[in-house]
Amino acid sequence: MSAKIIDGNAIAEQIRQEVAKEVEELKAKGITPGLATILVGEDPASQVYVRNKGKACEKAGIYSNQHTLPANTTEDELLKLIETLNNDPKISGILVQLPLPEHIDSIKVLNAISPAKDVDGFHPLNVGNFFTIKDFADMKGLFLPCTPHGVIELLVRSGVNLSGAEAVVVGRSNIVGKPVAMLLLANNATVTICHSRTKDLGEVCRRADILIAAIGKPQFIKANMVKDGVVVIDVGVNRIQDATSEKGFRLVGDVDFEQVKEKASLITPVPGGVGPMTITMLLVNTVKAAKTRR
Ligand code: L34
Repeated sequence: MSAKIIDGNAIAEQIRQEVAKEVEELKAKGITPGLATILVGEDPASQVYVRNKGKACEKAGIYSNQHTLPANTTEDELLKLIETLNNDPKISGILVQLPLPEHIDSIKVLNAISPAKDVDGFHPLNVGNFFTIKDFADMKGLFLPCTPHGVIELLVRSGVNLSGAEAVVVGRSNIVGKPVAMLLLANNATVTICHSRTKDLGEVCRRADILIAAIGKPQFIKANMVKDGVVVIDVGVNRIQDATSEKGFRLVGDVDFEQVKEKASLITPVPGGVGPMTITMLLVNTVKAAKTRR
């Protein structure tokens, strides 16, 4: 069997059209959603992501401005900028692209963003709210973290039944692994979280009806680690050297796509899977922020 590909670009585009329509209606009422993005340093991947976020805003009719700061920006300078944006009525949502340079305490920075403008859903207040709600339907009013929310939308819009499903999450980061596990749980999946210390990772992964790979290791999940018919969501976006490509690299996921697609029933590609959904759910949160503005 060869898997059906989950087209992240197509599903993202569908949601972006829904968002654009909502933005139009808001503008008719005199409300223009606005997103401020902050990028510190020159990480090439982050530059691409932040640029794509700006472009997506423009296409959806959302106002956006990007703050690009040098790598040697101090924590205080960054906190001051956040304070300014917290008080700027044109800005509904603030996003500080991660990772930040080593000398900046990212927890402190995320805590400084007004919870009402926290479109990443990383502020402890929003994290706490979403960890305590049981039912996914009740979560819709919250700022759900973008990548995990995008993963759930991909599954739901591909007709995957989450209730009672055996879901295995590989990776335990605060941005993806932990929150995606919570969202799967709220959708009634039975959830296992694995990581680098997990004993016999292959055995645990082979139990999965739904496997979420979010470890940041290129092509780590091999065919012998999945069962026939598994649904695979590959969150990894890794650059690997490729002399035949113009840029000298190409993008691969955390899953060995060519191998695993022969056993999976559904699988996301990289690029064109979760990445575009992350950006789309950010637009969703920005509109939400604009609507709930006091
Ligand atoms: N604060 N930091 C904050 N919020 C986030 O939601 C993120 N994330 C992750 C990294 N740091 C963050 C992103 O924006 C990952 N991420 C992200 C966003 C977009 C894409 C991938 C990761 C994306 O557009 N990926 C494209 C390929 C882009 C390319 O050509 O490099 C794709 O099709 O997968």
